This record gives sequence, C-alpha cells and structure tokens, in this order.
Amino acid sequence: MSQRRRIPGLFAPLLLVVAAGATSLGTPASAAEPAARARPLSQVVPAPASVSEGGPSYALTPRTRIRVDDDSREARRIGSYLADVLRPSTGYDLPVTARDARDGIRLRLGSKDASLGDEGYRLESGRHGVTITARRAAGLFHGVQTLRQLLPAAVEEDTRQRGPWTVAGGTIKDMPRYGYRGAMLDVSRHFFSVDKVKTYIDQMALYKINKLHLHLSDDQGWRIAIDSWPRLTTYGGSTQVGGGPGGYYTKADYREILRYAASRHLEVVPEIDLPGHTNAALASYAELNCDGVAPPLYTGTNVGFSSLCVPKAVTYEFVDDVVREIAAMTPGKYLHIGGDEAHSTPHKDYVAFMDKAQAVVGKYGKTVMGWHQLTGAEPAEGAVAQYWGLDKTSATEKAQVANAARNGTKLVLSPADRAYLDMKYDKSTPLGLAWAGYVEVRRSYDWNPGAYLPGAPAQSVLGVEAPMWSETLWTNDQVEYMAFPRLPGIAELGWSPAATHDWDAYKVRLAAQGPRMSALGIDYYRSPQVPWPAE
Ligand code: TNX
Repeated sequence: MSQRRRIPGLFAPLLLVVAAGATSLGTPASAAEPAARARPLSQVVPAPASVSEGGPSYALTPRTRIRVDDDSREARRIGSYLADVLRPSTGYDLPVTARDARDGIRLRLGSKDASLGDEGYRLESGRHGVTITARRAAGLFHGVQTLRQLLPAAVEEDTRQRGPWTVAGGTIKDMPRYGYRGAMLDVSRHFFSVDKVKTYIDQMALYKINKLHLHLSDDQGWRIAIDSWPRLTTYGGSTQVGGGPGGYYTKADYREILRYAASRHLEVVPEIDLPGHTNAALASYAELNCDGVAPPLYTGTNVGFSSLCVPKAVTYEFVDDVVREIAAMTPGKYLHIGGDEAHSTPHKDYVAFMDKAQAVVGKYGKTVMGWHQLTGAEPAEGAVAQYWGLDKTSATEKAQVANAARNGTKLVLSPADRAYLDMKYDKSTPLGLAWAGYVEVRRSYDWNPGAYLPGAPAQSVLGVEAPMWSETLWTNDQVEYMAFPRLPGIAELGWSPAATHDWDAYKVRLAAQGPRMSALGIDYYRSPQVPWPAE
C-alpha cells in the first residue's frame, strides 16, 4: 500500500528546497509528487541527536547501487540487509558493490569521529546520494534503520509499489543516550517459536533496540535445553499457561536466535528465574524439592508459590550446571538470574541463595543481572538490578534500590506502570493484565530514565527495558498489539537525548510511524492519544 500523506504546512519551506533538488535530478514523477513524499529528516523515531535539514534531496532510481568499502565484510552484510529491505517494494536491483559509483547509497566504516561511539552514525543526504558513516558496524546498522524511516512508508511493503523513493537533503549525526535499550519476551508462560522470536527481533531493530532479554524459565515452563538436566525441557517444557503443548529451544534453536539477534546487532540476555518461579524445574526433578516430592506441572498464572530448596547441596549443582551451559553458549555479557517474587523463600535463605548464585555467574565470566529484589540481598560487584516498581512503590523499597545504586549497582529501568508492555492500555484492551494500572501511550513515554528513581545517581542508569510478560499472549499479532506503539516510545527514551523529550512533538513523529507499521504488517493499537494519519 503506498502512502500519500498531506504536507503539514510547517514543512513547506523545506519542501520547496527538496522539490527543487528533485527536479534538477530529473526524477521521473511530476515536480509536486516527490515533494509530497520526502519526509523531514527529523521525523524519525527515536529522535536523532542532531539534525540539519536542507539542500537537494536524493531519489533512488533503478540504477542506484549500494556501495561498500572493498575490505569490509560487515559493511557488505549490512548493505545486503538494506538491499533486502528495499528491493521488494522498489523493484530495483540495488546491487551491493565495492565499485566506485558517482551516486547511490554509500555505507562506510572507519569514521574517525570518536564522538559517534560504538553505535553512532552520520547520515548525509544530498544530490548524489546518501552516505552513512560509522566507527562500528552497529552504528552503520542503526544508520540504515534511520534511512528506512526517511523513505516513504510504502518502502516496507513486500510487493512492488510506486515511487518516487525520495530522501530529503541534510545531515543527521546521531548516537544513543544509553547503551542498554532492551525488550524482554517471556517465552515461558507461553512458548514462542524461533520464527516468532525472529519476527519480534526485526521489529525491535527498526527502533534501535539493542538487547533481547529472554525470560527462559518460570513456573509454567522451562524453555532452554540443558544437557545435564534433560527433563527440564522434555517434561518441564511440555506445557504452558492454559495447558497445551508448550515447547522449548534445543541448543541449536537457541544458537539460531543468537545468530539472528547478532545479525540485527542485538545482544541476547538469557534469564533463568531463581530461586522462585521454578515450578517447572521442581516438577521435573524431585530431588530439587526440600521434601523430595515433585509437584505437578502448573498451567495457571499465580506467582510466588515455588522455591528451590536453599539448604540442599544438589540445588547448587543444578545452578552451576545450568549457568555453565547457558554461559558457554551465550556471547553476551549478561546472565539474568531473576530473583523476583520469591515469596516462598524465607528472607535469610533468599540472601544466602543469591550470594551463591551470583558467584556462579561470575565464575562463568558473566555479569549478574537480577530483578531489583536483588538489592534486598547483597548485589555482587558490577551487578545490574532491573527496577520494575511503580510510581506508588513504597519510598523504602525505592530507597533500597537507590542506595544500592549509590554503592555501585547499575540499573536498568522497567517501571511496570510505564514500561510493561503486557499492561492494558485502558479498560477496553482485550489482552494483557492491569495489576500495575492502565498504561496508555503517553504514560509509557512521558518519564525520564535519568531522573526516575529518587536518590539514584544518573550515572548508575545503564538504560531502559520494556518487558512483555506472556500470561495472556501467544501470537505475534498479540505481541505486536501490546508492543506497538509503546515499544518505540521506550526505545526513544533509551536512545534520544533528554533535550528532545516532548510528548507533543513525539506524538506527531509517532503518528508518522502508523503507515510504516501497517506496511510492515504490524497490528498496532490505534491509541486515541496519537494523531494517526488516515490510511
Ligand atoms: C510480575 S515483573 C512478574 C512476572 C509477571 C508479571 C506480569 C516480575 C519481575 N515478575 O512474574 O509475569 O508481573 O505483569
């Protein structure tokens, strides 16, 4: 479906420049048409760090090439990825080539601009094409996401559409506010196949999310094969919420997710939730229970009723084996050990258990992540606490987390009444839960991660994450409806400078994502708070 949107009056002067540029390039359509389609460089989500608009635009033609440097396999891979996005809708060949060309799309690594960091990029668009420059492949990849958004939404369709494919002239220099910009998928309450996870990864990448947190175990299912404890999956993974077959990832499946995530420049953060949320493990191995009796599998949605047996030695053989096998497969830095809602573990036991479990994570070379209840134990040096409280969480609990942050614990912010993608938007939302309240689009966007937790130093904040708990969700359509359009807002909080934060401006940029999400087949929630264009 092609997008024909009206030109907002505000952009008229810019568009005159664009139109002039397009005409002088001899763009095949009438002079008025390309102007109607060139979107301002600033209309990207997440908002770029700096934008300077103006100058002639560039329009892709059937002769456009994607040029990469001869010696860069990474740039070539990203070039092929871009070509795969653009070919179906444009119908152009878009060869990826190291041959010199007078114009086209140029992807260059090796920028000397240190201020770009590992994930930043510079995008320049003008008469002869679009050049994206970065220091590292991740930056080039993020620049390519920006370029997608500068093209008409119809470029995301998988069948041939009418152009012209015009990119407005100007320069973007962009880099993230935070290095941790995550989304979590709970594959335990309902299992999600490798293909479903890949679909979500692609959608996350469009908004420059760079961490995929997989909640791999919970009361209702154990989803990752552990060779030394095979019943965890063959039995513990055999069902899910509401009954039904469940499922699990073999090691090859998990490696395929890792490979695919890496190809989209996402790091996978695996989570094994301990010592609570462990009914699937306890059901699979009787010896893990204090009374030696395995409970039945669980298909309901209660929390807080299960616990590993803290005094038993076998518990730590189990934790060691699980952490060792997962750490060995996972290239990323973090291993998340949960630690939330351990309501059936006495506090003294909880503290003793978390001490030992954190040491195991360290022994296998990973950095501990845990839900913020970890700060009620002794966080290991360098540990990361994921805060999931609410505005109304008690001052004492917030102070405990802030205090840990002052003592060196790092924070990832996932406040449940802002960032939980499984919360209903309002009372009419057919999916999701409401224990943290309704979370409309504005509410999920309108907070500042850098100043969110009173008393926590701004430097302790590594970033943000949007968790998707799956008690009520099992299809990609359902995930999309809950994630979009809130996930782009959380992504923007993680990426864009605080100075760009402004709901009134954001809602207009977000509205422009509507046709793009539709073209991508994303079934998003048409929030009445956002001025969506007619499609
Ligand atoms: C709380 S958040 C949980 C999960 C539930 C979720 C539902 C957290 C660390 N624990 O066990 O799935 O609420 O919204």
